[in-house]
Amino acid sequence: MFSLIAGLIRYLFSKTEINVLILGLDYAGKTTLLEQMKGIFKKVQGIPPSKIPPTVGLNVGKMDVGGCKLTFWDLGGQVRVRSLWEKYYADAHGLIFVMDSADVGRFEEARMAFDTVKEQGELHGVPLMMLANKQDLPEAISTADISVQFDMHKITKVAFRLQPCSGLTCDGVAEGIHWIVDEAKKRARPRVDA
Ligand SMILES: Nc1nc2c(ncn2[C@@H]2O[C@H](COP(=O)(O)OP(=O)(O)OP(=O)(O)O)[C@@H](O)[C@H]2O)c(=O)[nH]1
Ligand SMILES: [Mg+2]
Repeated sequence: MFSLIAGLIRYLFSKTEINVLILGLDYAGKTTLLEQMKGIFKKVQGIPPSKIPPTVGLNVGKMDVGGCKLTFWDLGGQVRVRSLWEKYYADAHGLIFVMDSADVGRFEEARMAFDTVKEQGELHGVPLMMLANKQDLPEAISTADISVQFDMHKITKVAFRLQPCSGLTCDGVAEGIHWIVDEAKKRARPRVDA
């Protein structure tokens, strides 16, 4: 009886664990966003944007958001390291695709990478958010135009959000992360340690 009650108490106080995958082309701003999230949600200073090197493997960020324990996996976006992405699909509860809204010259490449990722069977049903990053730049394309260029009206089978943001000013970042956590926690289960 005691162990049943203890188990129930552990269950009630356990936090849901959520894994969120952060993908996108190189130079989109993924690591910058992850470092800024540490400031927003953990109140610790992340690496300053000017000191962040290109990612060749994986950066992991852990933080509590919305009553959940989050693990972010930020993967490198260069072509030669994109083959690593698929190793993380099966364990992801949420997917963030970051794009550089100001780099129109790479929109087609970003669109192809985005299409490839969202068609992965292992990500079926996983909530998806595109962060239209670098909105602080004057040449940034609006989310209304990005939505048309990426055919976003066709995304109907998963919870989807297109979120404008800036990894430099942090505008839009917390709003987007709260959305993906709320959606992802519908798929994840609270972890109860034995
Ligand atoms: N103006 C502006 N610059 C940004 C923003 N976010 C990131 N950057 C800059 O964009 C460049 C690339 O940022 P990273 O965070 O390294 O990009 P990444 O997507 O992690 O790149 P990989 O690790 O190579 O895949 C850096 O010079 C950042 O300072 C933003 O919102 N606005
Ligand atoms: Mg990076």
